[in-house]
Amino acid sequence: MLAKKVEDILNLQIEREDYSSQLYLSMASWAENQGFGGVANWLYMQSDEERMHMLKFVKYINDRDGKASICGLDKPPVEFEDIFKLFDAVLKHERYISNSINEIVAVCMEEKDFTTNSWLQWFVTEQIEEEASVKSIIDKLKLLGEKNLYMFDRDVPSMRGGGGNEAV
Ligand code: OFO
Repeated sequence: MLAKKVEDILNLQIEREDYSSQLYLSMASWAENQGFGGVANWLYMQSDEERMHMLKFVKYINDRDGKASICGLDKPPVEFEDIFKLFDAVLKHERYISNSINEIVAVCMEEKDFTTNSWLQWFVTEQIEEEASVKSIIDKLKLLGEKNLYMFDRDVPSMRGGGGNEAV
């Protein structure tokens, strides 16, 4: 049985993971329109992964006799200045998600919910991998520079870290 405070913050995370999925979907669509098929591919996969994260929270809350709630989301941005700014925005968003996972861990400690805390450790590790993977993409992008975006676009789909896409 989940404490109310834990249930509430887990539900908030459903919203955040869902928004992550929509944000990356919007970025994918923008990149596809700009002719960056490889970047779009990476972002479509990332969007699917975030949806799996969201579903993990839904299932966990319901499995623990809580009530998962799905809510409406803010519309994500639809325009992005360029590929450099887009990946900076992805990193910024992943850091925000890492902080929100840490906030949930803090609430679990406060409420002595060691079960949820232990379940959350998968997300703690996942966030380390996701931030590292986006950082290495940004490094590669800087290294190749504006003139080599063709090569970057060709290589980026293979630069996927983490393993968040397995079944819930
Ligand atoms: Fe990008 O990560 Fe979900 O949790």
